[in-house]
Amino acid sequence: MNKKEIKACIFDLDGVIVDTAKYHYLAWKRLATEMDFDFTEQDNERLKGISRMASLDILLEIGNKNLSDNEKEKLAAKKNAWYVDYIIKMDTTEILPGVLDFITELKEKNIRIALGSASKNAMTILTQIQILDYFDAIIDGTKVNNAKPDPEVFLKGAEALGIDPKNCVVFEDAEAGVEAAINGKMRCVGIGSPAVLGKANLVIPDFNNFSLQQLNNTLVKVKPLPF
Ligand code: B16
Ligand code: MG
Repeated sequence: MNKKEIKACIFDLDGVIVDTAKYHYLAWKRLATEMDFDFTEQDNERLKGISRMASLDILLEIGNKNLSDNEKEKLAAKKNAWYVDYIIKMDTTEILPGVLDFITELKEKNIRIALGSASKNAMTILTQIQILDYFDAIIDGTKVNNAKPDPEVFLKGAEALGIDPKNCVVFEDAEAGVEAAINGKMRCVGIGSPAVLGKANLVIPDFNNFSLQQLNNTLVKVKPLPF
């Protein structure tokens, strides 16, 4: 048996399956406006892939605000309520191009599929976009203690699937997520720009025309395992 055989794929959610960053941005911006400071789309880039409370800390740093833990909890809850107002209106049209075809191919070829996301709202999103049933395991922000780049979210995904990390491939759009995959001794496909995701084994702009064969050709037959 090929030791490098791909037996499982673990997907990040925001930036890989859907673009929920735009809704996070609108909700964080509303919070910043309420506190009388500006929050730009460029600032929002810093929040991709990191937890809700870590995102709030960055927002407050931008606004130069120093608040108690209790006040921060209230602000995070307020932002989340606004964010949830957006995501409960999502539907299948928001699945990013090529994702469904690729996941369908994985299912047909008996590759196991897990979610590995920092979001505590992952179940709501997967339900809205109607792809919950494709996943054999879901590890989200409600199930982990350590944020990416800690590998916990992906290692728990591999464990839930019963697949060795060396036979798993992670799909990630954030630098911290790519590092988490590497820290978990998994191979990683970056979705986005090579300038940001250069540590990944392969970087693709999106899933358009991407196939299991292409993944195998790149990660199994051509590139040596980095460990
Ligand atoms: P929530 P991912 C991440 O999702 C987002 O990229 C990040 O911006 C957000 O702060 C985090 O989820 C937590 O989200 O507030 O819904 O718990 O990329 O890990 O799928
Ligand atoms: Mg992401």
